[in-house]
Amino acid sequence: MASSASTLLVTGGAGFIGSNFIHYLFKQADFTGTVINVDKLTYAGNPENLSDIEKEHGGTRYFFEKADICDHEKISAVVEKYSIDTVVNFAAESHVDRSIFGPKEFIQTNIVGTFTLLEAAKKVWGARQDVLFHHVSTDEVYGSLGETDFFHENTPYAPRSPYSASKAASDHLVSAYFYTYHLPVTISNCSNNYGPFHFPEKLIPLMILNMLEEKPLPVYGDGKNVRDWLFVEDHCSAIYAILKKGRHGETYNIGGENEWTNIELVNLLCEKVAEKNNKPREYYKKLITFVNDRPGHDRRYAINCDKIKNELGWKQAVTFAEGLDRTVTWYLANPEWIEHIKSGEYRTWLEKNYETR
Ligand code: NAD
Ligand code: TDX
Repeated sequence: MASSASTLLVTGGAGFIGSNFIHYLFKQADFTGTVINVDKLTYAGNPENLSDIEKEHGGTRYFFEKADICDHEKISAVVEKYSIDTVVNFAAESHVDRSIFGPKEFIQTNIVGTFTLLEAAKKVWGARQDVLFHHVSTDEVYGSLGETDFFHENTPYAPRSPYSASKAASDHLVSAYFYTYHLPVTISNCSNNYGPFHFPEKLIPLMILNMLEEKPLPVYGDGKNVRDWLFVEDHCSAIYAILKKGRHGETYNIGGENEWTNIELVNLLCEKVAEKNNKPREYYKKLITFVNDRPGHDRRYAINCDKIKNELGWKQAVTFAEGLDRTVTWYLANPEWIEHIKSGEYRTWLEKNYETR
């Protein structure tokens, strides 16, 4: 990021992490700049996530442009029109299950879209070094771990789903533009996020919504796959640290250092929702239903994030207990947001693919 008064192009800003990031930015006392949110508004993009930001900063420090990151002309025009000096690329197809049943959009947005953004930045910025292209990626590019190891920044890429393969390809392109064209870039690979505005086809919000409707809680396979969970605000603070202090050409791993098997996590969530809804502690657990496994289901992810801690002084600020409490509280307090999501293209397409065993 060139300065605290930078003009940022945030792609995918209407999605889960992008909208949290925009909220985070406008809360930072040392950020006085402007945000241009470019989003295609797919099923996962929801402008409601930013209605408060639109009200407070719309037309002055916040602008929304509905566009596809694959549209070279439009993206180049936006970079030029607003004199963008920093790109933060969140836009992606992000749901692993969708990538299994329909990979095409993943190839298009995640690979062609990232390529198009890189080309637009290279064209408009030329040889400038006072600019930054930050690419937001995932720990899934590293593949699946055994019981004890961790992903480091130099772990070889071994993606195993169409989603993670498309993210891996995009990471390689970003890196290639650094080495070949000297485009100033940084990349972050983060573990599973959770928190407000999480689209309810991902594990945590799906379980909360199903509990509220007393519907089955589908747990894939034996429920012993492990994920490393990070509260979304901590991901945002890590990205902000990279924008301010990250070294060009570097990758930073970001994680929660907070591993849970899926079944442990679902049990915890059942207890948390029961507590908030004044139900007996075990009340929702009867809804847990083991279903067919996800094809190619990665067994374990776990991030070593020593590099960002040591080099940039970042650390997680929100404990898992606090993060889960804030998340459940948010979903209970926002029934309208949930209703609007459910009236759109929701999960029905998926249910037939994971039958109850
Ligand atoms: P999301 O699915 O909630 O949001 C994606 C956003 O991108 C939506 O607003 C959507 O409308 C937009 N979008 C999709 N295709 C587009 C296109 N062609 N042009 C413009 N906009 C488009 O995703 P998320 O969970 O917020 O993830 C954001 C980024 O973070 C992704 O790149 C993802 O790979 C990465 N990531 C996510 C997690 C996680 O746990 N959710 C963890 C690590 C990394
Ligand atoms: O209904 C479910 N039942 C279930 O057991 C769902 C939706 C998921 N699961 C399991 C699969 C995973 O082991 O829970 C775990 C988490 O699943 P998701 O929420 O779909 O996340 P995951 O596949 O781990 O990917 C997420 O983290 C990394 C994001 O969706 C990616 O965008 C990110 O890159």
